[in-house]
Amino acid sequence: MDVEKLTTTAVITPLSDTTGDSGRRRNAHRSRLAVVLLLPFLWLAAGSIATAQIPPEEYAGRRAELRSRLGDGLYIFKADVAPGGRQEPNFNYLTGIEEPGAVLLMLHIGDTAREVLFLRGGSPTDRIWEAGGLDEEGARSRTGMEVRSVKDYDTVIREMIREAPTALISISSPTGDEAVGSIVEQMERFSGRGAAQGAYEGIRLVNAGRAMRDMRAIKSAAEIELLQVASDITRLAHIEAMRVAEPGMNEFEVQAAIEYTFRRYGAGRPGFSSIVGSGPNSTILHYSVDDRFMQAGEVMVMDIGAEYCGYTSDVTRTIPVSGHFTREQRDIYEIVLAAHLAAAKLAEKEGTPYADLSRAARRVLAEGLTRLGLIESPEATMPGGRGSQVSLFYMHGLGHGIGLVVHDSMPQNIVPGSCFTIEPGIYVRPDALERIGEGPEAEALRAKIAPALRKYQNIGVRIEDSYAFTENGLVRLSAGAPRTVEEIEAMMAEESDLNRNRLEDLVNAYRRYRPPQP
Ligand SMILES: [Mn+2]
Repeated sequence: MDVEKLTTTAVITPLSDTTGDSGRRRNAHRSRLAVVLLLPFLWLAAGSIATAQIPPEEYAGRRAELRSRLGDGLYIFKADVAPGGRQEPNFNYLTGIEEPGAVLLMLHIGDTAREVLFLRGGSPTDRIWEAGGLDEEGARSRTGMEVRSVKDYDTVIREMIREAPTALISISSPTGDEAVGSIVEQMERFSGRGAAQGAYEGIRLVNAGRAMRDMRAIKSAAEIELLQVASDITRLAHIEAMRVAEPGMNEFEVQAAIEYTFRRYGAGRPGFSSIVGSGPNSTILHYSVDDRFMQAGEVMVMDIGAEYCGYTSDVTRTIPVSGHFTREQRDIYEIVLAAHLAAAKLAEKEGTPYADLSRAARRVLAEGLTRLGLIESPEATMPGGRGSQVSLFYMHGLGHGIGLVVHDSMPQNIVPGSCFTIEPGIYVRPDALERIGEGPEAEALRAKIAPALRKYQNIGVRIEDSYAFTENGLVRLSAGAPRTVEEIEAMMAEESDLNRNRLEDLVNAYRRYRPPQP
């Protein structure tokens, strides 16, 4: 979701450093507990779950921070709940309200600020058909704001516009153009009702997206707590998947075990489409069809993340379907793991640019690919100088921020409050040779790497963990999800209850019903 898509005039205050907000870093100590790998439920004893929530004062602090960044004006934020239930992240960030149909109005003039949250509510008849959602009293105690029914919205916005004749309207909505249109229309409608002509000439539309993105880049202790719980649940889902997966199973069976675990522990939903790709699908970066019967001798990439109270973790593991890595799979796996560890090592030091992590990981991948004969040398470029040969097998960036969306903003350098992923990968696609180009130089390269390509084809490996940097240092939020070859093979030797209750006949009926696989 791109919150920067608004076409309005961007009048944005200079970025200020928000890293000074102290006393909100979570205790790094606690998540080291999670390293106790073979006791995955030990974390329940850590007691972090019950307290994981964002207090009303923190939401109020965020709104105050936004006012100080944007200055005087009338701010409008609209809820926009996507199908499946995710709230528009900026609205969620400022209110913590996950309901559809809500609106936040903030009027800020000098020292005074008025904030009103409008809720849709619903009539007694509506409530026969659908749950009524949060009532006004509940919303008041949750947010500390004045709460009104959306029926009062027109009245209140008119009052606010009168108080701020030169209105600065900050909007943020995934459907930006539409939101701008409707607000302008609203202004015109109000002016037409007796207000002096031109009363709204001073209106500037300001995209709050940039300020919101900068604020959201630094996570508070409470946010890191939520990302920790999301990561704990995601870790348990990986463990369940490793226990469940076996040759002859469909990818969606593993997906079901993963998403069952998410929901079982209170995750609202997967934070993004679960990627469960076996064999050739392991080399498709955003594969999310999750419908192929897997075979012994293949690897399977599982890139998944539970969303907990709006916060999404993101963790990828790659496993051998048979339970044991082949020599070739292991060759690739160890390179990707070494690249991950090299990047994570750099992330331990506060102030390190994330770009340094990327370079370090890429260097390890390049050296490994060279050893395997998949590229000519770590520095080798494509025929005609079109980019590096590494990109034939590593086609994406090292990682991204995490938070209210799976690709959230993050600071350029590692600082307290940075929450991000590290996710190097190698994907040996059989069509790699087709991407080399034409001509004698290309032919020579093709001939050179063809044997290694045959040896490693259809092996895709990605290893991703979610991290937070706190005042106590780097925390691997997803620690405890089996990650080394030995840890994964040990976990896969375990059985899941879901294996015991599997109705083979029904699975085979689907196999017959389903059209042939590509
Ligand atoms: Mn990711």
